[in-house]
Amino acid sequence: MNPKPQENITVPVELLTALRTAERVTILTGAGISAESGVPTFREAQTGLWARYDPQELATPQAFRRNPKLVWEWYAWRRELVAGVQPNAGHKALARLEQLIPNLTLITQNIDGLHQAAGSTNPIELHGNITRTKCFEDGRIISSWPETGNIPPRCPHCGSLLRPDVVWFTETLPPVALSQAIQASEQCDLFFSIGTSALVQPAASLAHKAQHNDAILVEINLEPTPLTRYVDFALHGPAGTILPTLLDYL
Ligand code: BJW
Repeated sequence: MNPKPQENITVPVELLTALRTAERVTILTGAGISAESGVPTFREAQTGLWARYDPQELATPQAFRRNPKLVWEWYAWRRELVAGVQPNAGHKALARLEQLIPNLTLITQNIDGLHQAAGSTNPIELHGNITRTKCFEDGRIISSWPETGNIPPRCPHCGSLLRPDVVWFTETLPPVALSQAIQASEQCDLFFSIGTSALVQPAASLAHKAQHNDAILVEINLEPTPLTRYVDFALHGPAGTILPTLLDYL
């Protein structure tokens, strides 16, 4: 019998079967999973950050070189925003899912730390974490610096500018995180893409790597993305509703 829809969400019975029988599950999340916590996404019309701010002026190393104060202050604003939000039902459902499925790998493009706050252990952070700061020159993580009033502050070791430990456009992703993410994608039999526009590489290619190795693909998003045509199951709606519903059925 097909499970009954709850809150207008129908979960296909075949998806539940795939979830119950999967040996390795890999989940990639994007900004959409944190949207219901009040963290803005990037590319949504009107509400996305890139509708209001130019990524070329804020999220590239060239932008930081041109105007480090502007970039530092923009990230300081976002760091404060993130510090004031809580994980939502979607983050919490994924943390619960980790308890049910031993071989589950959570990969996130988000820099907000909300998966950890919800109880997920050790998510792979592909694009860094906004709470960390590093030296612009050598990438060393810096946890404290003398308050001199400089914006950005300076590295206490070499005097270079400090920057947030996030991955900007044209920068390579943290190599260990990326190789773990590729491995988890290539080895899983069920892959979820949740709350991401599936546009930014190399994260967007992970779903294709999974499918290439015969994994079942599931997408959870408010709307279709370039990935949708490839997936086996597309669930359209808020992750904060769909994921707890999925968990309830399990
Ligand atoms: C909901 C919801 C709800 C809303 N429930 N859903 C190959 C081809 C072409 C280009 C490239 C390529 N390889 C590399 C590039 C260049 C570039 C790239 O991909 N550009 C594309 C835009 C074309 N990639 C890079 O530069 C990467 N570096 C790299 O590959 O180095 C090597 C290299 C360089 C250059 C050339 C070739 C090789 C680095 C990418 C770094 C991305 N950094 C950012 C900023 C991080 C710091 C910060 O936060 O400021 O990461 S950009 C931004 O995008 C952020 C995100 O992690 C990332 C992905 O966005 P995400 O999460 O998908 O968010 P949105 O807003 O796009 O989508 C939200 C979705 O949620 C929407 O679909 C909504 O519908 C949905 N949603 N509410 C469910 N409640």
